[in-house]
Amino acid sequence: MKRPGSRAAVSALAGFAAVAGSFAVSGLTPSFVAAPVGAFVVATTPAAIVAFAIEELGFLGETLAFAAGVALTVGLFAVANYLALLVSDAGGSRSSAPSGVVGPAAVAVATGLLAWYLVATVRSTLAAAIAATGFVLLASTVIRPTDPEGTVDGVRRRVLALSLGVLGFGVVSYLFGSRQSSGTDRDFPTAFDADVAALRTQAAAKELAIEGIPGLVSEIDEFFEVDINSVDPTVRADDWILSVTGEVASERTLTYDELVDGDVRTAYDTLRCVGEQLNSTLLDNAIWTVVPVAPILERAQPAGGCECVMVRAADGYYQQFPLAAMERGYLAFGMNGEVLPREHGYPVRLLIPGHWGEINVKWVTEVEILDEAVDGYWEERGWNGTGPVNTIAKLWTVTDLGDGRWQVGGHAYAGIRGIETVEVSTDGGDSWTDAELSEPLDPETVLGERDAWRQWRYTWEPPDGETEVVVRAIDGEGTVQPREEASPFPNGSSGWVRETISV
Ligand SMILES: Nc1nc2c(c(=O)[nH]1)N[C@H]1C(S)=C(S)[C@@H](COP(=O)(O)O)O[C@H]1N2
Ligand SMILES: [Mo]
Repeated sequence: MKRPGSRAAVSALAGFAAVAGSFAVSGLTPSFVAAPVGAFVVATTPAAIVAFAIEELGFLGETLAFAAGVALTVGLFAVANYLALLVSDAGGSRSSAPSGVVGPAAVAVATGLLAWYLVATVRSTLAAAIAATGFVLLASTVIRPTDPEGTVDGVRRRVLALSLGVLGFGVVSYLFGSRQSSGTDRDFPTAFDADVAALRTQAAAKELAIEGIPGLVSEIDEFFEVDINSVDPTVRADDWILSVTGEVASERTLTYDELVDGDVRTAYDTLRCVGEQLNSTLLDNAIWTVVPVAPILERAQPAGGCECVMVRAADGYYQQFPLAAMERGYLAFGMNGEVLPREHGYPVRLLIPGHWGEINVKWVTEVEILDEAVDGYWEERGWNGTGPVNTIAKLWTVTDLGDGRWQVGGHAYAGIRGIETVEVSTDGGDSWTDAELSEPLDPETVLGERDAWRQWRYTWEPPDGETEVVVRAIDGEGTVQPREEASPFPNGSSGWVRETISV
């Protein structure tokens, strides 16, 4: 391996092998060597770009950050391997013996040290080091400087063969690793199945059949996902503890079993992200199995000066908001009759009815009662998203019914104010007609009584040509959704949704 060209190629391929080996044993968890690098990518990318990626691209944003993290990590290992081989080759006398054990040993040490530095877990470190070393050993037997075929072309052909080999190893590692990634160690308690089923029945009875839009309950794999992670945390229910700390008479902790043994109820609740565009789809409703936060706080007896809390999570996320909102909040461990999925905060997340998604902290670990208000994660970046949601009527579907009539429809949401009316204008906003609304979900089955979206639809016969359809909602307090337009940053989008149809 004394040729600089093949040294670089072998270093890069061994770097890839190291990352693949780590993935094979860790899967998409924080002990995967690329996870901290992905987090670094997110942390060092300008806030505006991060906000755009996670809000506009959603899962794709998370995937991009992850891919960048993987590419960077392969690069880091490649550099470490290259230096290791350079040093070992220089020290390895002039003998023409095949690289022997010095080169592979140097790679083992370099890869191991780097992996340990990144994730400090034995399994992932060993897997990375073994994979990289194994690959270098293989390469050193395949590419020999003394080989009669050691011409430039011969080496190239062999490097290509090695690349295919390492790629195959990558595929196998991917398959192995993917099986490690679900990360849940509890099942949903069957005791609550009947409650979930009853709410499914209620929603099915009340939803309007509107083509092309979700029903009243979003399915888990369609429920939007927004967070700061390129790899979500894996928290075991067995290890989960919620601490109530700070300005309290006595600090308290709560385990998962204590939580699930609490005053459990199952109810609907809608979430909406402050960063979403006016008519986008970061708005969903689910059936959550929860316990109230208030009794847990009461036991600790909060006595802070600011009447505010900082809630922290296993991914390093933190949000500060009023104690009063927290006291009306819930800790959720079930979603649509399953344990909370990993991407939505397994094992436990916060639900704060009526407030923007950002304070509905996932993977929650700590509630600190503060004496003085300090900014949370998004407020440090200029957002103003800890308060109640803005009122919105979405226009998510336009259908030509084929008999001269057209139908428009969507969902409307106003947090705990509830939706009272949705109005449609087909003359650009001069005159308004009430749309048909889905029956409200029974307040006893909704967190915050009215914190659930409603569906609306409107059918009419538009004239030939272009028609501008405008929609707006009126909340339960009689306030009309404001006409004034604003983009999401920093207070959430505002204005009426408009669509032009041509007949
Ligand atoms: N721990 C943690 N909780 C979090 C976030 C996060 O990045 N980390 N993102 C918040 C934001 S901005 C939103 S909109 C909601 C989205 O919840 P969902 O992904 O379950 O839809 O989670 C909130 N909770
Ligand atoms: Mo959000």
